[in-house]
Amino acid sequence: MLELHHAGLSSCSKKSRLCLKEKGLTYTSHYLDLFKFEHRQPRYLELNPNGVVPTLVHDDKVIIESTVINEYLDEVFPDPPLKPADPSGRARMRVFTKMADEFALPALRVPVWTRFRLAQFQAMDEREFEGVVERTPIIEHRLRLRALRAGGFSDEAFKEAFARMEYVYDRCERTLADGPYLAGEMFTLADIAMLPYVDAFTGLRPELIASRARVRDWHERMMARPAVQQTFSPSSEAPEIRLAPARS
Ligand SMILES: N[C@@H](CCC(=O)N[C@@H](CS)C(=O)NCC(=O)O)C(=O)O
Repeated sequence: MLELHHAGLSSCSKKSRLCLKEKGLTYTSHYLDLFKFEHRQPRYLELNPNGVVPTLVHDDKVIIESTVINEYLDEVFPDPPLKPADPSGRARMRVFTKMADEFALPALRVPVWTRFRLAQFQAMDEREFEGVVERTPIIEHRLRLRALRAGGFSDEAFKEAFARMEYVYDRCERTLADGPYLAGEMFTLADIAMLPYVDAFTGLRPELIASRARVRDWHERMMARPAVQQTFSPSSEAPEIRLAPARS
């Protein structure tokens, strides 16, 4: 039995939900409301000590980290394959799954946390806020929560986030000159990993994609896939997330 603990339309949740749907796997969905900090409840922290989503439970095995979850799913359920057959293709794929985790996600956190958490944190009293910080296992996140509540992320942090994402778009644009997908000729975990970030940044900064024809074409092709449409549209397992207006 497969169970996914996730937050619906959050980028990391989309990654693993998309992988499950591309493979046609059925799973029990456990939606966690991040706004209510359901991902910081002791029972969930037992599954995922980082207090983040998603988490996959497969029978008696608990798998965390969206990229690791997707690699696990592809190993255990190899049809259809989502990894190139050759080692160099897999290496190329992993360059992009790593880039999604190390560049794209941290870049997206700056605008998304601002829209999702700033007003919430500023409305909390000191005790309530410190309770949230205490239940946040990742030290780097604690520092960011404090910076956010103290007045929002700096202009410098926004600039850095957009520069990181621009770098990611440039890498994708160059790579897509060699084939229709990020790892070459086949749709892989690289496309799954990058799509939620490219899609989110495209919403925030349309000019990033407007000036990169190959990324634009890739994004359009990806968004037309039935599994992507099911994953990215609000649904009973993925309700709309309330966000404050974007700041540029
Ligand atoms: N490297 C982790 C990152 C997970 C992560 O940061 N998830 C976000 C959603 S995209 C989350 O749980 N955010 C809630 C929070 O930090 O309060 C993964 O890919 O699974």
